[in-house]
Amino acid sequence: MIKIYFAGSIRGGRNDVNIYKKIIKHLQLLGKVLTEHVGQVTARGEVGKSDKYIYRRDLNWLSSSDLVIADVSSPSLGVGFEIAKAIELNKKVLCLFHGQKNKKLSAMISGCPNIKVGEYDTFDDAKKIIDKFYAGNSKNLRSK
Ligand code: 6K6
Repeated sequence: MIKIYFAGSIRGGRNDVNIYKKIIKHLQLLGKVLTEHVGQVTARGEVGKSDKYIYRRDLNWLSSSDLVIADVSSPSLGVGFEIAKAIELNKKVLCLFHGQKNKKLSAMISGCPNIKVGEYDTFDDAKKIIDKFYAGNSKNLRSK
């Protein structure tokens, strides 16, 4: 089963948490999602964990993952950091962006040749983008 690292804003703001939850549910049909808590409104399992612990655990997960999918609609330092790390580790990276008026995606994401960016309006669009990315990248992956 392939391992998917899903990244979404936490301290950057939880406006999109319900979309993350739906995306994660869809990703779970394709592989093992390592970061299910990103889509949980009250991530009880995460309470009491130190920042150092979270950092180390998440970077270990990131390096063990096959695909990295980030929702970048809500700007987040942590998500930007994870995307940069993922590129450094030669991961396949898809960034999903829910276009909004007066809000443009950072040029550091949209201008990066190692990132596939998919803009979506509806959740159905997001699913199609994910499925296409998965179909194009799921062959020749380490964990089957
Ligand atoms: C609270 C709610 C859910 O999780 C928590 C505890 N904090 C974190 N737990 C797990 N991963 C985290 C946590 N804080 C940040 N991250 C990682 O950074 C996630 O993988 C997200 O993709 C990303 C979010 O970064 P910020 O800067 O928006 O917090």
